[in-house]
Amino acid sequence: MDAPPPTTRPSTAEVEDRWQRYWSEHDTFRARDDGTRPRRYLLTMFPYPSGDLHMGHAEVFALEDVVARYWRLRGYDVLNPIGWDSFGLPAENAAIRRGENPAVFTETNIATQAATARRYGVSFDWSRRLETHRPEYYRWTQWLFLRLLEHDLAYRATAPVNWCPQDRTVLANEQVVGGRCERCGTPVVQRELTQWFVRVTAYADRLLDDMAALEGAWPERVLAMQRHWIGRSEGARVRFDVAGYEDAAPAASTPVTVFTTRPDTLPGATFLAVAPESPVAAALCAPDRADALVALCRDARDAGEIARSGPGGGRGVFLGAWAVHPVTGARLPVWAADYVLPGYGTGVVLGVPAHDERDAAFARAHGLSVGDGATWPSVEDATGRLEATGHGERATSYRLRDWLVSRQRYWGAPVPVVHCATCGVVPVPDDELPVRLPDLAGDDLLPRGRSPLASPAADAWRRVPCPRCGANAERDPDTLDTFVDSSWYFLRYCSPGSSGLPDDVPFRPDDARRWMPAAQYVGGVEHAILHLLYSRFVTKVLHDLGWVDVVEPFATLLNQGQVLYGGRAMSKSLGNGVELGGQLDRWGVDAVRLAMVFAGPPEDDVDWADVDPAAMRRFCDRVLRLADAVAASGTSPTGPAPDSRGITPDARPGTRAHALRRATHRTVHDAEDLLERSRFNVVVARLMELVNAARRAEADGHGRDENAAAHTAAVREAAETVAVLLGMFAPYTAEEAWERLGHAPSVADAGWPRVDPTLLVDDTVEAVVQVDGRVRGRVVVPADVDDATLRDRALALPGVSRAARGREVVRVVVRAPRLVNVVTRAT
Ligand code: ANZ
Ligand code: ZN
Repeated sequence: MDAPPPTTRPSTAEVEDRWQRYWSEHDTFRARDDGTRPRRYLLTMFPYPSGDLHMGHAEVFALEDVVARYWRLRGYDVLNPIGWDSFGLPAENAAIRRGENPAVFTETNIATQAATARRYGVSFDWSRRLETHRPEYYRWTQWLFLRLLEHDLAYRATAPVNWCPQDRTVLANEQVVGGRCERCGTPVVQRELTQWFVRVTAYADRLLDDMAALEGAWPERVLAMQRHWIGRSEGARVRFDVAGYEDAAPAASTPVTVFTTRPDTLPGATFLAVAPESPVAAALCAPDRADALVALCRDARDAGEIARSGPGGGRGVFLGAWAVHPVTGARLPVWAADYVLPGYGTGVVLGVPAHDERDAAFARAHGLSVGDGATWPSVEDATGRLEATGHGERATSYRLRDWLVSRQRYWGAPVPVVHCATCGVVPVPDDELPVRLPDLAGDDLLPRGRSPLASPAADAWRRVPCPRCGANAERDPDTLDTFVDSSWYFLRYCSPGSSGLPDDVPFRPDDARRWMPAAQYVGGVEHAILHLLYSRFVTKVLHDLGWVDVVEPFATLLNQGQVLYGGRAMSKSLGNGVELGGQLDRWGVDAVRLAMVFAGPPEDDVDWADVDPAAMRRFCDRVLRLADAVAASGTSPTGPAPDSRGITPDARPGTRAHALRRATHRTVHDAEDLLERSRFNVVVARLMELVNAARRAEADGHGRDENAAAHTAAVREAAETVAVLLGMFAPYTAEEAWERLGHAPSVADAGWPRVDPTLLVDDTVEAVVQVDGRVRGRVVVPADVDDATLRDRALALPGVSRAARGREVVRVVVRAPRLVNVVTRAT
């Protein structure tokens, strides 16, 4: 082949612009949903619009797009939607600083992120885009809340909550890190507030048991975290009669019940310990100990759940009451102890110092008897005895708490209920949704210990007639946790509307039936617990209400690693952040995408200090030079898009062309398996090798004894295969190469290259087939053929059946790969 003619090469930016325009004009990546192909739903955790996309997004988008484009090539109708998780505190805090409404900041950032995502060349279906802060979306978040309320899965209760005095908002337990607010670092205090809760505990067993179907499809550590969070413990409840104070009358007439996972240790119990703030403590407390109990409650509450149950705990107050041991009849002192948590089990612990370390520490600290540690033979035996005597029974307890969904902040979906002096809590009728946020801005959003929607600035919004009796009433001033927004967004993507998504339903059950469950969910492990748990919960609820068929929303889960710089998470405060935009300007999109994917397996962290986008840029340039060389070689047929793959003139074994063809087909074959196992980085490495092999073959020309046409065809085949496979990683370069090779766009529609299995055979041998010791035929088989395959091939030979006709085959001796002997006898 001659050297390619000099081309006027378009700049990377020109190439990117051109293909972006092409994809959007041709709707290349729109899910068709027309039933002509099998469907696959690929979901990526939708971004929060805090600024422009960052390197973390660049990583997750690069990885998920490999999967999306791979499935497309394999012939699937792929749904790969995008949206924004656009309610939440950062926008609200920014709005306060800037004196504007959070929508301004939010929508500016969404526009910036959307432009970057398009530039990044991800094969998103933009037609189904959603943003959770828009009334047409949160209307359905409110609808979902009303369904929960209607089915007794949402309720109001007063509860001690973690309160950040700085952000003036309630924090979930996992937003409290080391006793401080995860966001601003302020020490968290406990407060009593009336809150909205969602009854996830009603689904605890199903949330646990349905995980069996996710085994092997979700990362084991995520399953373990879910399991731990739900924390199912099997054990028993045991009832204790209360004997009274010192020698006085019973302090309480009802028995006290403990939850224990070790009922077998009951004979060795020496005391009972009650959570200080539980009603049981108040009921049992002797009058002269009340002050001490109140002080203990205050301390316990300030310490917070995590500190008090840790080694720092152990404070306690003797309540003055005695309980009767149901087995030994001994009198056990009843203490209030801060290591007992009010929300777990029954809030009362069976104190067994001989078998439990915390009980032992408490007994030591307060001079209580350690006991003899007597036990029953087993837990089984113990529950049997308890049930027989009526002192207790088998019981299950969960660590999982109900989901606190109300927030005393502005930028969220308003809780769609009205409080009426006569009627109480009245749901807003469905046809009056959405309850739109009033237009507050700047200082009106300042948290003053209650929701900005409870402030005078929102009076006009809040005061409404009661939907039931028409009297003056007030809207609920709280907004819903953003985890409610994200607990169902993947269902809405399933339903396209005339423009965007439907406005008469949250989603259509028929659409969800076709797409759900999402075949793969890609996102960060930081969402391993709550987001996934709530999404699973909501899916189950909607299943029970007849809206979806599936009970689990995400069939498989892929957690990508983090993007680091110099071994540490990129952060503004560390000054080691790298701007995605700058990287894209400098290296081009494809080089950045390739660098992300090539850095290692997807679940490993990527250290941007160690990657080499320049090398990726050079690789892309080599691919284009190869395409140019092939185009100049004269093999490019005119007319309709050629597809030389599979019709390449035969290259004889032993020739360079044959070796290249084998490399090409082996690459495609292996890529399939590697992609299915998410080893994307290895596929990139294999493509680099193939490009090198093709360029070498192209530069060397055909051998003396070789057919020139077969040689150029083999190089073309390699170049085309590279273009198709590279499309998953570097779509711009791939489109460009595909077009230069003479094909009509888009390379995304090229289909998965066909593999010729004969080119995969590494080495062949001729095996001799005998019948009763006489040679009856030969078969050519791979050198590594297994016995069973060789046996089948041998028995299928006409010469063998002829020789064995009328006789009984008693044995087939196989010595792979060289010999088969069929032993027969007369019948
Ligand atoms: C007696 C006993 C003996 C216990 C023994 C353990 C070991 P998990 O596995 O986490 O479910 N417990 C019960 N309620 C509690 C509460 N409200 N706050 C703190 N601790 C509580 O733990 C269950 C065990 O934790 C229960 O079993 C109880 O102590 C304690 F050798 O009862 B055990
Ligand atoms: Zn009313």
